Amino acid sequence: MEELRRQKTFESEEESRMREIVLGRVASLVKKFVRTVSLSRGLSEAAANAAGGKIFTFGSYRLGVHGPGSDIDTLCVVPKHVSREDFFDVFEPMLREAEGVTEVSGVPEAYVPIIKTKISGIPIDFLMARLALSSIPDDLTLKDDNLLRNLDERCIRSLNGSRVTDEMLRLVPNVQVFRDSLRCIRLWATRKAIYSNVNGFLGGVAWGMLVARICQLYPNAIAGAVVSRFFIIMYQWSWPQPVLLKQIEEGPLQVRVWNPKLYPGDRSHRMPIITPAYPAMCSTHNVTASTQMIMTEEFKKGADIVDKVIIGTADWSELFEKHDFFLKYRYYLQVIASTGDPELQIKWAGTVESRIRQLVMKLEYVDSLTLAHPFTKGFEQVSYCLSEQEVQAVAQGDISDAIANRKKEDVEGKEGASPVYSTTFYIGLAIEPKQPGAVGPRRLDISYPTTEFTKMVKLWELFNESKMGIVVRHIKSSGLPDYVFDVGERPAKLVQKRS
Ligand code: 3AT
Ligand code: MN
Ligand code: MN
Repeated sequence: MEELRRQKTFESEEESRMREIVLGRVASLVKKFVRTVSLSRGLSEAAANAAGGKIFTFGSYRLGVHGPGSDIDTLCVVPKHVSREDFFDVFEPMLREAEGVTEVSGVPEAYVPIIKTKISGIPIDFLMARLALSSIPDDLTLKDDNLLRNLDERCIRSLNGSRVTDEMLRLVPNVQVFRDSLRCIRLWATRKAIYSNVNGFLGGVAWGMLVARICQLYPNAIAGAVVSRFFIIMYQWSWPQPVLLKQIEEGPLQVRVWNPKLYPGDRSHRMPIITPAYPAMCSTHNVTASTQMIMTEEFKKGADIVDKVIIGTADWSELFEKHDFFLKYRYYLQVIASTGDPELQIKWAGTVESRIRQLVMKLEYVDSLTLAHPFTKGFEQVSYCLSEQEVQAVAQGDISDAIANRKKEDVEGKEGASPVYSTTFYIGLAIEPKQPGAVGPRRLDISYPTTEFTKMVKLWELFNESKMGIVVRHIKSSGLPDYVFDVGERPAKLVQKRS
């Protein structure tokens, strides 16, 4: 716990109080929203007041493992006469008017529609679910599967996060031990760059369920012991045997429940970690052969460190040392997504990132490649170009020192000046050692997977050849840019020769 505090994983008491104040304000705002809509639908004053409205939190805040600056994931539950349109047409404007609100952006068309906000410095994600009830009492819980009957798909998806978090907390023998252990595992996974669902590692929910399972297996263990058992058990787990917190149950809806006997898609899950709330789903759909190998190796290393901690020859801080991704491989792929517009760049880079695991899976088929290791974060750059030639070069990943050092003010008012926004993702390549007796240099041909990948990302419905660039190229470790390293981290022999 001392080390977790030293690593600044806890927020200050002041921030913690602020969250509670903000949540109180948000709860009344949701009631006011329901009341306003109720009155506009012709309900009586009394009925409008009784219509209620309630917030439920989920995510890291609900689990009690959030850090300074974490958001509060908040689900607004409203009665049947309040619609999703009202959420964006009435609640969103109410938020904009509310005290302390500095940011509001609604994404009604998302798979899970969301309003992202910041209130008194606290980021809040709002989801919304409309239940088939005429009023939402203060003591409502979301446990009953029958609540899901006759709901819109988006409401069911929005309810899911909250129902899963609540079940996790209900199914662990000791909530405080679970929290402390999970806080440790989340920090470890972040430092090892294996905390990311999109990239084929595990996201927050999956890490939570793994730790919850270990807590169940050792109901009397303290957090340090849970962490130790976590690494040993996860290293030895006989995947694809699923990790379950309870038996998978059928329920009242016509929806699929995870079942590898029935569905070939489910059979392909390599490390299934199944959510405990109906309808049971696999939270680790994105894991590939490579990411599984990488995580397994990290479990082993974690087990070794914790063993040493327990006998007193290592410190807990060693568990949280930063990954060595950029020191580990001789060859890397750069996947560079670029546009000339900052708003478009966010969408384009997000689209490219969400497809990278497809590239990883294609690379896994290349003969002499043993592993394709995606890094969990893209590197963003803005390059101020002065000619079409420079724009082209940047999109290809060739950023000369002259361009790299140019500032916005250096190009302002100049003819042909245009910024290029680029996000570069990295994939480390582990290559099979050369067979003894093999003649000639071994050639690694990755043109097929990379061409297929660029073709595939260009199928995005908003893709526009003249506005967006996508390039995949391979580089040697010596060609890695300085920005991927911390100060002093780059090995001397690899210090880049710059012409
Ligand atoms: P932080 O402390 O906030 O970083 P967290 O575990 O709370 O950790 P998120 O706030 O990103 O992480 O996510 C909370 C939950 O919200 C997890 C998942 O059930 C849901 N969620 C996250 N991202 C999405 C998304 N893009 N679409 C739908 N649901 C999402
Ligand atoms: Mn969160
Ligand atoms: Mn969130």
